[in-house]
Amino acid sequence: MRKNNNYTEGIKATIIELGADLVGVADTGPLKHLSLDPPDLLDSFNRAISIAVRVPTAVFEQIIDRPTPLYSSVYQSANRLLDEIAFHTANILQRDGFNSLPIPASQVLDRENWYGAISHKAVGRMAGLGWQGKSLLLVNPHVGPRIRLVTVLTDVLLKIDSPIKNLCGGCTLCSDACPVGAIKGVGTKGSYQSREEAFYLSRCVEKLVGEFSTIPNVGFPICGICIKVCSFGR
Ligand code: B12
Repeated sequence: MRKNNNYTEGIKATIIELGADLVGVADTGPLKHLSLDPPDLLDSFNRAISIAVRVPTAVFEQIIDRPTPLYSSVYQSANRLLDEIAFHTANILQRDGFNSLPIPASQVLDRENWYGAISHKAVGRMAGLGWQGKSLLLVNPHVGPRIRLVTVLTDVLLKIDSPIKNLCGGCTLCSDACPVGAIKGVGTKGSYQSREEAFYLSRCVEKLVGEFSTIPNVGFPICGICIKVCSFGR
């Protein structure tokens, strides 16, 4: 067991050196209950490394009622950095003889039901990077939801981290601020049984895809309002 602790700490230190702000490890067993694409995505992997980068906080202070071109640029830079960190991490693990797979930071595979290959937020929660807030976003106690995420799957038996306590309590800042009332303001101790328990998905999709992605120099289905107002990020 000792070798894995050192190896785990070594890999985490390397990922931080590559530019990450947060890193944690989850067991893939429980994550097999997620909707995955392909469905056997986790079959040959027993660990999921969750990696987060902080998004420069100033960009959120400029967001009033819509995403800004600056936020769109920072959003794209964060995705590029995350994909690079995940790619390098996967290669380092492979060089050490372990099977590994980087999952794209922001790839939508199903534009009807709005799914990616795996939910980075679910992985991040199980890896102890934060709890799932009422906005359904991953909220870190120190930087709030002002983080973007990526996941690297691997078969090396890294030491597992544990989920942390949900600190949303009675707060409804995100629900009150959402311009389309997409966030129901429902709390949870662990995770929601379904997305619909907490969220009117279609309201968010229509606003982000139907309107915000058409704003000149934005061009992506982004918003940032539920991120901006969360008190844990301010
Ligand atoms: C599709 C998608 C969207 C869709 C649908 C959103 C949604 N909630 O699904 C739309 C276009 C609406 C969208 C909007 C936004 N998105 Co988006 N999106 C994605 C994407 C590509 C896939 C998400 C997915 O598969 N969802 C499927 C649902 C079912 O999963 P879920 O939302 O995580 O919720 C379930 C699980 O987490 C589960 N769960 C939690 N813990 C556990 C533990 C276990 C063991 C299990 C089994 C399940 C489980 O419980 C929830 C209910 O079932 C991810 C990237 C990725 N691959 O994760 C980015 C991502 C979620 N988006 C992100 C962001 C920031 C946004 C926006 C703020 C826009 C913006 N960039 O400004 C808004 C916020 C909307 C919101 N409040 O959720 C970030 C979130 C970062 C964070 N701090 O959490 C991500 C992770 C991208 C990234 N690389 O960082 N997005």
